[in-house]
Amino acid sequence: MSGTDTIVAADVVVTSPGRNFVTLKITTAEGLVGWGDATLNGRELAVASYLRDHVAPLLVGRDPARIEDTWQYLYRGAYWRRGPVTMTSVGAVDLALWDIKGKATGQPVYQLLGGAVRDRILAYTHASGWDVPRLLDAVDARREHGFLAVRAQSGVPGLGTVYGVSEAAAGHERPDRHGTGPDEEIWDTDAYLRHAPEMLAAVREHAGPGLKLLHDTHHRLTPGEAARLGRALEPVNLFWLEDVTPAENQEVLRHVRRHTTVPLAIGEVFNTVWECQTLITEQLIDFVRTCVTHAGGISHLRRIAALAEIWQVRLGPHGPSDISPVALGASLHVGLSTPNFAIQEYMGYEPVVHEVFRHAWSYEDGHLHPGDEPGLGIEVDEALAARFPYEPGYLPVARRRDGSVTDW
Ligand code: CS2
Ligand code: MG
Repeated sequence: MSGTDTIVAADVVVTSPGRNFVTLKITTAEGLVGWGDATLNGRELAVASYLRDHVAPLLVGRDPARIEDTWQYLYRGAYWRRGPVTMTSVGAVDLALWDIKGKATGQPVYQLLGGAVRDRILAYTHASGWDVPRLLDAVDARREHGFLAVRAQSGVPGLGTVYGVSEAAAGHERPDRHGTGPDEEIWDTDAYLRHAPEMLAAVREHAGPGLKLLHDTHHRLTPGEAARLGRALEPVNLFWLEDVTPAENQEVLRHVRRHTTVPLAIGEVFNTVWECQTLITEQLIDFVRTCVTHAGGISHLRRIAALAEIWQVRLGPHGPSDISPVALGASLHVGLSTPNFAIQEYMGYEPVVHEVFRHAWSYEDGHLHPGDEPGLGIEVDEALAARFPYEPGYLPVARRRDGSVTDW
């Protein structure tokens, strides 16, 4: 690309093959097409509008080769900075422009990022069960599928519905599609804290020392509770304990760190390097979870990785089934070319999602690879996508036993 091409269209595709996905399509005068994921689970149309109404008119006429300049223009030019809606929108543009640059040069994006620093990317998947025996069966099933790293979540005695527990088809999160508003779940921290250490110890004993074992507390504990849980889990030798506190107040993590050496992973809801800064530079976490979709795209995730590298913090990006295969592919291009990339979350998708989003990335023996197609290696079947119109959906809301709202 000599800098002579021009963006002629920026269109937003909203499709719901089992769950909602928002995708940005940028087209150039030379006929190149770039794809970017813009899915913000439960708030999808806000990003679709931000892109359609505010960003697309600014893109038409711009040089697609100027990825960094466009990033700065959208980020600084909006005046209103950061936040999930803005950064998901900026990220979608960034992904689509990297895709175009790859296609224009005939290179997979990871080559443009400096080339491979590893041959393949370690993946972790989810296993869950309403009780411990069923969880152990689920862990076995994931290991039979080749996974070397598994996130284990189980039901809690006395609670009806628990975050992360679904016995649906392997690795597929239940779609949260209904127009009637969020499901409400009852949460009881004491019951969870009584159960979690013995549940994870049972998985470790069953699976042996070799399994990389992860667990997600999903933003629910106070610093004191988190410190106690971390200590109790030390014999289990977790790969990481995720989102122990809501992390809006990051200073509270100092208390957790003083009391436990359990590796901590945080950041799936962060949108910029500035939200990661304290956690990284004070070494309050071991893994940063920011996602290529919600944290400003490839360009910005690489900046977060560069800051984290100095402090020996590694990347373990968010990769649930509510980000699209476009984002997963983009994350893998970063993963293959970034030294301090440790692991990629990979829940998998329903078969129809693989039909709508055809991708060069692949899974084999517990590892992922972005493939060697030019660009991100994704093609979206727009005709098929059009057969699945948007359906309103919400993430659940959690309440304590006294009826007050708490973190889900
Ligand atoms: C989770 C997500 O993958 C994870 O670690 O925390 O499943 C999260 O609950 C969803 O992305 C919310 O949309
Ligand atoms: Mg999580």
